[in-house]
Amino acid sequence: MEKKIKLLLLHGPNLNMLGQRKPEVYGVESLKDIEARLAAAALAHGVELSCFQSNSEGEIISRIHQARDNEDGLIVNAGAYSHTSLAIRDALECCERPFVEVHISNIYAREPFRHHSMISALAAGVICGCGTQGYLFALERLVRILS
Ligand code: CA2
Repeated sequence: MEKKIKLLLLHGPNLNMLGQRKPEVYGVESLKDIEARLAAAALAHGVELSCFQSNSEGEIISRIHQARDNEDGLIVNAGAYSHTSLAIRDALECCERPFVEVHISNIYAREPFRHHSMISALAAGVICGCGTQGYLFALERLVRILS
Protein backbone atom coordinates (compact mmCIF):
# COMPACT_ATOMS: atom_id res chain seq x y z
CA MET A 1 0.00 0.00 0.00
CA GLU A 2 1.21 3.52 -0.83
CA LYS A 3 2.25 5.75 2.08
CA LYS A 4 -0.31 8.44 2.92
CA ILE A 5 0.76 12.00 2.07
CA LYS A 6 0.82 14.22 5.16
CA LEU A 7 0.22 17.95 4.77
CA LEU A 8 0.22 20.89 7.16
CA LEU A 9 -2.16 23.82 6.68
CA LEU A 10 -0.42 26.74 8.38
CA HIS A 11 -1.97 30.12 9.12
CA GLY A 12 -0.27 33.18 10.51
CA PRO A 13 -1.37 36.25 12.47
CA ASN A 14 -4.93 37.57 12.53
CA LEU A 15 -6.25 34.79 10.30
CA ASN A 16 -8.12 33.44 13.35
CA MET A 17 -10.35 36.52 12.79
CA LEU A 18 -11.53 35.40 9.34
CA GLY A 19 -15.28 35.67 8.88
CA GLN A 20 -15.60 38.21 11.68
CA ARG A 21 -14.47 41.38 9.86
CA LYS A 22 -13.61 42.57 6.33
CA PRO A 23 -15.80 40.06 4.42
CA GLU A 24 -15.34 42.21 1.28
CA VAL A 25 -11.61 41.32 1.34
CA TYR A 26 -11.43 37.89 2.98
CA GLY A 27 -14.92 36.42 2.50
CA VAL A 28 -17.37 35.15 5.10
CA GLU A 29 -15.87 31.79 6.01
CA SER A 30 -14.24 31.36 9.41
CA LEU A 31 -10.87 29.69 9.79
CA LYS A 32 -12.70 26.64 11.21
CA ASP A 33 -14.87 26.53 8.03
CA ILE A 34 -11.77 26.68 5.81
CA GLU A 35 -10.00 23.97 7.82
CA ALA A 36 -13.09 21.72 7.72
CA ARG A 37 -13.50 22.16 3.96
CA LEU A 38 -9.84 21.42 3.33
CA ALA A 39 -9.93 18.41 5.66
CA ALA A 40 -12.85 17.01 3.61
CA ALA A 41 -10.92 17.58 0.36
CA ALA A 42 -7.82 16.01 1.91
CA LEU A 43 -9.80 12.94 2.93
CA ALA A 44 -11.13 12.60 -0.63
CA HIS A 45 -7.51 12.65 -1.88
CA GLY A 46 -6.39 10.16 0.78
CA VAL A 47 -4.25 12.86 2.41
CA GLU A 48 -3.69 13.34 6.14
CA LEU A 49 -4.09 17.03 7.03
CA SER A 50 -2.97 18.83 10.17
CA CYS A 51 -3.95 22.44 10.83
CA PHE A 52 -2.12 25.08 12.84
CA GLN A 53 -2.67 28.81 13.36
CA SER A 54 -0.68 31.17 15.52
CA ASN A 55 -0.33 34.90 16.02
CA SER A 56 3.21 34.40 17.25
CA GLU A 57 6.18 34.30 14.90
CA GLY A 58 8.14 31.98 17.21
CA GLU A 59 5.31 29.44 17.41
CA ILE A 60 4.96 29.45 13.62
CA ILE A 61 8.70 28.85 13.25
CA SER A 62 8.63 25.97 15.77
CA ARG A 63 5.72 24.33 13.95
CA ILE A 64 7.57 24.63 10.62
CA HIS A 65 10.57 22.91 12.27
CA GLN A 66 8.27 20.07 13.40
CA ALA A 67 6.94 19.72 9.86
CA ARG A 68 10.40 18.62 8.75
CA ASP A 69 9.84 15.35 10.68
CA ASN A 70 6.05 15.08 10.53
CA GLU A 71 4.76 16.32 7.16
CA ASP A 72 5.58 15.90 3.48
CA GLY A 73 4.42 19.35 2.40
CA LEU A 74 2.82 22.57 3.63
CA ILE A 75 0.11 25.01 2.59
CA VAL A 76 1.17 28.37 4.03
CA ASN A 77 -0.75 31.58 4.52
CA ALA A 78 1.66 33.44 6.78
CA GLY A 79 -0.55 36.57 6.78
CA ALA A 80 1.37 39.81 7.26
CA TYR A 81 4.52 37.86 8.20
CA SER A 82 4.71 36.87 4.51
CA HIS A 83 5.79 40.44 3.80
CA THR A 84 8.21 40.88 6.69
CA SER A 85 9.61 37.71 8.21
CA LEU A 86 13.08 36.65 7.21
CA ALA A 87 12.90 34.20 10.15
CA ILE A 88 9.86 32.39 8.70
CA ARG A 89 11.56 32.34 5.31
CA ASP A 90 14.65 30.73 6.87
CA ALA A 91 12.49 28.18 8.76
CA LEU A 92 10.81 27.16 5.50
CA GLU A 93 14.22 26.78 3.89
CA CYS A 94 15.44 24.58 6.81
CA CYS A 95 12.24 22.53 6.59
CA GLU A 96 13.15 21.25 3.12
CA ARG A 97 9.55 20.34 2.33
CA PRO A 98 7.62 21.70 -0.67
CA PHE A 99 5.09 24.36 0.22
CA VAL A 100 2.47 26.35 -1.63
CA GLU A 101 1.96 29.94 -0.50
CA VAL A 102 -1.68 31.05 -0.43
CA HIS A 103 -3.22 34.48 0.01
CA ILE A 104 -6.98 34.80 0.02
CA SER A 105 -6.86 38.33 -1.37
CA ASN A 106 -4.99 39.55 -4.44
CA ILE A 107 -2.01 41.09 -2.69
CA TYR A 108 -0.93 42.81 -5.97
CA ALA A 109 -4.20 44.75 -6.15
CA ARG A 110 -3.65 46.09 -2.61
CA GLU A 111 -1.17 48.41 -0.87
CA PRO A 112 2.42 48.34 -2.24
CA PHE A 113 3.74 46.94 1.07
CA ARG A 114 1.80 43.72 0.36
CA HIS A 115 3.31 43.25 -3.10
CA HIS A 116 6.50 41.57 -1.88
CA SER A 117 6.55 38.24 -0.08
CA MET A 118 9.67 37.00 1.72
CA ILE A 119 8.70 33.38 1.09
CA SER A 120 7.53 33.29 -2.56
CA ALA A 121 10.95 32.56 -4.04
CA LEU A 122 11.13 29.32 -2.02
CA ALA A 123 7.57 28.22 -2.75
CA ALA A 124 6.61 25.37 -5.07
CA GLY A 125 3.73 27.61 -6.10
CA VAL A 126 2.00 30.85 -5.15
CA ILE A 127 -1.78 31.36 -5.27
CA CYS A 128 -3.43 34.67 -4.49
CA GLY A 129 -6.72 36.40 -5.16
CA CYS A 130 -8.70 33.16 -5.56
CA GLY A 131 -10.45 33.53 -2.23
CA THR A 132 -10.57 30.45 -0.03
CA GLN A 133 -10.70 28.25 -3.15
CA GLY A 134 -6.96 28.91 -3.33
CA TYR A 135 -6.42 26.41 -0.51
CA LEU A 136 -8.05 23.66 -2.60
CA PHE A 137 -5.81 24.51 -5.56
CA ALA A 138 -2.78 24.34 -3.25
CA LEU A 139 -3.83 20.94 -1.89
CA GLU A 140 -4.26 19.57 -5.41
CA ARG A 141 -0.89 20.96 -6.47
CA LEU A 142 0.93 19.40 -3.50
CA VAL A 143 -0.77 16.04 -4.08
CA ARG A 144 0.49 16.17 -7.69
CA ILE A 145 4.03 17.16 -6.61
CA LEU A 146 4.25 14.51 -3.88
CA SER A 147 2.61 11.57 -5.69
O1 CA2 B 1 -4.89 37.69 1.59
C1 CA2 B 1 -4.36 37.05 2.50
O2 CA2 B 1 -4.63 35.86 2.72
C2 CA2 B 1 -3.35 37.73 3.42
O3 CA2 B 1 -2.31 36.79 3.70
C3 CA2 B 1 -4.09 38.09 4.69
C4 CA2 B 1 -3.23 38.89 5.69
C5 CA2 B 1 -2.58 40.08 5.00
O4 CA2 B 1 -1.71 40.72 5.90
C6 CA2 B 1 -1.82 39.67 3.76
O5 CA2 B 1 -1.29 40.83 3.15
C7 CA2 B 1 -2.72 38.94 2.78
C8 CA2 B 1 -4.06 39.51 6.81
C9 CA2 B 1 -4.98 38.63 7.53
C10 CA2 B 1 -5.84 39.49 8.42
O6 CA2 B 1 -7.03 38.82 8.56
C11 CA2 B 1 -8.13 39.49 8.97
C12 CA2 B 1 -9.28 38.75 9.04
C13 CA2 B 1 -10.43 39.36 9.42
C14 CA2 B 1 -10.44 40.70 9.75
C15 CA2 B 1 -9.28 41.44 9.67
C16 CA2 B 1 -8.12 40.82 9.28
